[in-house]
Amino acid sequence: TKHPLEHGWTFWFDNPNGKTKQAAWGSSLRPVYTFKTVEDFWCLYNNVLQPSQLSPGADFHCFKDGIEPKWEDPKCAQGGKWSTSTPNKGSSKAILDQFWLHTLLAMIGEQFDEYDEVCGAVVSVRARQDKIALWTKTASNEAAQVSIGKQWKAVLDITDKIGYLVHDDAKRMDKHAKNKYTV
Ligand code: M7G
Repeated sequence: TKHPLEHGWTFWFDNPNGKTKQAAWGSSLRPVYTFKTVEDFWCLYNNVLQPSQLSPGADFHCFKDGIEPKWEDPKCAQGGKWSTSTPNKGSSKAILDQFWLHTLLAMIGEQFDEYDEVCGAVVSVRARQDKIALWTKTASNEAAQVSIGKQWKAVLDITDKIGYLVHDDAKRMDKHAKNKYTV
């Protein structure tokens, strides 16, 4: 028998080739696979491309069932994200894959104390610097977000500071938005 996860999770892919300057954000964002058991997760993980193999511009998302990886989703609308970039070193692609796997395992294993707050994770492959983000639900709940941020750093095994950006600030101020929390 397969081992059920607490929640179903869906991988979403945003095809960079489908992105043009004119196209609206997210117009090529699609749910691609859903898994609900440990075995199905590993089967997908072993058959789906790793972030290091994706081309620049690609975004890969893994979100809890019923939550779309968009600011507009009702579960994300009041939320925000912790994020970190990979170090600028030769092994940065291997580190990116490791960050992604460790984040996925912590999420689907409901390892975060405030697991109800976790919406999903996004890995963004970019020519300049790859990054990974953990989206949560209630940006105003400082204690919950700070706790998740600290636990995520332990999961990634990093000591550098990471910041929490509120989606609504990103929406209103774009690149000028400032982090609400830092751990
Ligand atoms: P980004 O997530 O800041 O990363 O998105 P990037 O610059 O490395 O691609 C850049 C831009 O995409 C934002 O400034 C928005 O215009 C748009 N965008 C990103 N997200 C996550 C959303 C979203 O959830 N909803 C909408 N409507 N636009 C978004």
